[in-house]
Parts: sequence; C-alpha cells; structure tokens
Amino acid sequence: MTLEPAAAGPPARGRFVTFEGGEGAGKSTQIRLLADRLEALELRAIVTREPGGSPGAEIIRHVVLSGMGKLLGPEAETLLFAAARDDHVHAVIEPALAQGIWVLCDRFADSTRAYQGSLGQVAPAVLNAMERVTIGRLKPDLTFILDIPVEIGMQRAAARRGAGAPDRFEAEDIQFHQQLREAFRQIAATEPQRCVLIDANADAATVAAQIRTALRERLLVNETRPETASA
Ligand code: Z5A
Repeated sequence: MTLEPAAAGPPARGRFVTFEGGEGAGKSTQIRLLADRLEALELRAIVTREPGGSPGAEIIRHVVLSGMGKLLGPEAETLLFAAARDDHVHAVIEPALAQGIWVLCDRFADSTRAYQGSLGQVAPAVLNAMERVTIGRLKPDLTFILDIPVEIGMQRAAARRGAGAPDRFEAEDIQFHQQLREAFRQIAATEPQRCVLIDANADAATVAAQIRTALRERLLVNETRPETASA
C-alpha cells in the first residue's frame, strides 16, 4: 500500500499499532493478518518494521543485525537503533498517521526498552533522552505484546531460518531470551492502557482472534461496517 496525498481538510489521524515480543513469537505473521483484516474493513493501513522501515533505517538495520553495532558497545548500539527510528518516524510513520493511514509496526520503542534497557543495561535516562529526540510525543495507540515460551519461539525461528546463520540477537543464549520475555511481560504489566499481552502459544488463527477482539475493544473498530468510530 502506498501513501496518498492528503485530501482537502485534515483527515482524522491514523492509528499507530505496534507488535512486540521475543524471538519467533509470530509478530510478522499476525501483522500481515491484521493488515488484511483492516483492508477488508476498507481502512487504509501500512505495515512497517523496526529496525528499518525507511531507506535510511534499512541501512542501519543491516549494520545492527550483522553484529557490527555490538562491537561498538551497548550505548553506541542503542544510538544506532535510535538513528534508525528517527528516520523511520519522520519519513514514514508521522506522514502516514497525518494522512489518516493506520501504521502497523513490527517492533518499536518497547524493543529498545527490553533489549537495550533491561538486557543491555543501558540506563533509563539515556533511553529517555533518545526517545525525546526520536519520537517526541508519539506513542502507539495500542501495543500487542506476543508472549510465548522461549523454547517454542526459538524452535519456530530456527525452523524458519533453516540452514541460515542466526543474526546478532538470535545468537544470544536461552537465558537472554528468558529475561527478554520477562522484560516484555513487565512492560505489559506497567502500561495496561496501551499494552495487551497476547498468548501467542496457539495456532495463528487463534492468536489473530485475540488480537481482533482487543482491537475492537481498545480502538472501537466496528467490524460490521467498513469504517471505524474514533476512540
Ligand atoms: N531490536 C533491538 O534490539 N532494539 C530495537 O529497538 C529494535 C529491535 C526495534 C530485529 O529482528 C531484531 O532487532 C530483534 C530485536 C532487535 N531481535 N531478534 N531476534 P528481526 O526483525 O529480524 O526479527 P524479529 O522481530 O525478532 O522477529 P522474528 O523472531 O523473526 O519472528 P516473528 O516476526 O515474531 O515471527 P514470524 O516471522 O511471524 O514467525 C516465525 C515462524 O513461526 C515462521 O516460520 C511462522 O510461519 C511461524 N509461526 C508464526 N506464527 C505461528 C503460530 N501461531 N504457530 C506456529 N507457527 C507459527
């Protein structure tokens, strides 16, 4: 889907929905299913991801997932994620929302909080400062945190990867992934208005049904008419 020029008069702002969670939780699968659902409801939506989502940020994605960012140390690696986010927010996310387009984003600032904050031990003050610069007051309207036992998520990711080499984060040990799961669960518990914890240890259709229910309840999406009431 492409961004369209704004029509006369300001359109209602689009909704910003993010998907978070550990390895192999099924974020990409669920984001595609939700995009199809929104399209069926005649809601304009784009699917994007972090790190990446804009040409500049995709270059940085290559650097961090190759492991080169790790060599620079936790704070510098966090700066790389922040630089990617800054480009993505300004080039893609904000313009889409301003045109009334929904933005479905595979990972966002909660991933920095979990991976670089809880796991990488980058200080909250540093993360706060980077958020002020990159996202300002932008916050997801709704965040789905896909929760899955670590062993199952890692099995799914390994099956999808096949003979390919694990990336910088996939290569971390099981303890890292267990702590990561806890960090995401903690975010969900701390911000229940914004976050919905989804049991992702089920078949894709069952997980998608949980997501649609939460979307209906949280963002008042009317599934019987091709339009949405505002929350
Ligand atoms: N990172 C960071 O450190 N800091 C940041 O600020 C940000 C990111 C933004 C990006 O990785 C990495 O960057 C990420 C965190 C870090 N670390 N890792 N690893 P990525 O974008 O390459 O990948 P990912 O975001 O971690 O996603 P994923 O692990 O690749 O998977 P997923 O999107 O959650 O799952 P999926 O691709 O939908 O499904 C995985 C497989 O399982 C696939 O074969 C599916 O067909 C299958 N699947 C999906 N759902 C099901 C169900 N329900 N049942 C059975 N099988 C299923």
